[in-house]
Amino acid sequence: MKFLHISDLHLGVQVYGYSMLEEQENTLKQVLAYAAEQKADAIVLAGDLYDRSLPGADAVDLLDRFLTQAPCPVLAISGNHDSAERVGYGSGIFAKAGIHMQGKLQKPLYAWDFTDAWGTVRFYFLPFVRPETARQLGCEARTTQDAVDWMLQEAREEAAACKAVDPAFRAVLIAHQYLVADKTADAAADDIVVGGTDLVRVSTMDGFDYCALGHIHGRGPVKDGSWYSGSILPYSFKNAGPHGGLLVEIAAAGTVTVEPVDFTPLHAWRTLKGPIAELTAPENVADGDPEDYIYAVLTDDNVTDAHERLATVFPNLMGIDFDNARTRAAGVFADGERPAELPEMESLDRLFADFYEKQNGSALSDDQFETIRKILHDAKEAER
Ligand SMILES: [Mn+2]
Repeated sequence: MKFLHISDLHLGVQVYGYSMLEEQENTLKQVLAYAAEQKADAIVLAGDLYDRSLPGADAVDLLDRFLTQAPCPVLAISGNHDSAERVGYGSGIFAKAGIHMQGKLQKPLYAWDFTDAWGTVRFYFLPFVRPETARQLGCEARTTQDAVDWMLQEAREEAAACKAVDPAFRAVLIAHQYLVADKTADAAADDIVVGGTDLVRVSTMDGFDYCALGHIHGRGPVKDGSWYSGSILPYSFKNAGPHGGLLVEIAAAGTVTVEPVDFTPLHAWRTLKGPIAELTAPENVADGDPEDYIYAVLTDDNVTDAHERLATVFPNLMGIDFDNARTRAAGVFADGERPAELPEMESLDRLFADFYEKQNGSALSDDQFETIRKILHDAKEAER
């Protein structure tokens, strides 16, 4: 069988204040056309369908049209950006039409079987796991690692038992977690005194023929047969390379081929660096498509009306930064490096701790840090 693996659609996201809806619609059309052309047996959406737990009506409408037009079954899980309950709405009814939307965690995992020339391929659905949501199901684990292990227990046992009886049985896991090399995860777990880490050991995925992963926006394998498909569009200048998905073909047991598939955005993402006079010189502007999404890093020491001058030639100017004597002295830029992306909620506690220390010259006490974590956690829960 073969299926198209995509993830991190983030429908409805605004990037630097720009709506990505038109880009998303354009990409999803390509996904549908490609799945039809390839006669894919399924489309896998590995989480973060929406950008927010309360998506806008236009984002919901876009996903609705995508699901309605899908030429094959769709297998979807919720990611950390999604509301599990909202993604799971109507799932029992949709499943009858081949649309499998697994929003909330359930144990044992929801599964879907496909039969090909060799036998059964079973897809296990693991929506984004937080220790606190697993605890609501009776899990006693405190860490994400232990919660994921606990969630996967029956699926692992079942897959092993089925393979023992029928060597043609193949198991696929759909998950949305932060997987890293075992030793990296272990080192992080040792480092963190208060709270936990969201890193999950890559060996957690052993026992599955393929893991369709979401969460990391860059495409690539974490090990043989465990791939992040990356986000469907760049969404940042750090990740500006080709984006799309993966065409996964599972033949006889142990035979998995993975082929990256690029989709073409309406506008490319480019970072330009130099003095403003150079960047806005007509011959340089004409060098690329001026309607690309532009992030300009200006090296001028003194410049006036930078935004207006750049926006006049680059209508999709997303951001401006300076890499000049002043910002270098202030340490804003380390050698022209781009600024860090906005952190996810999970790391806001550490960001706050840094901020506090800079403001006050002393670190937060453990109690204070725990209080901040609780406030951020409650705010996140209230948002969901
Ligand atoms: Mn995510």
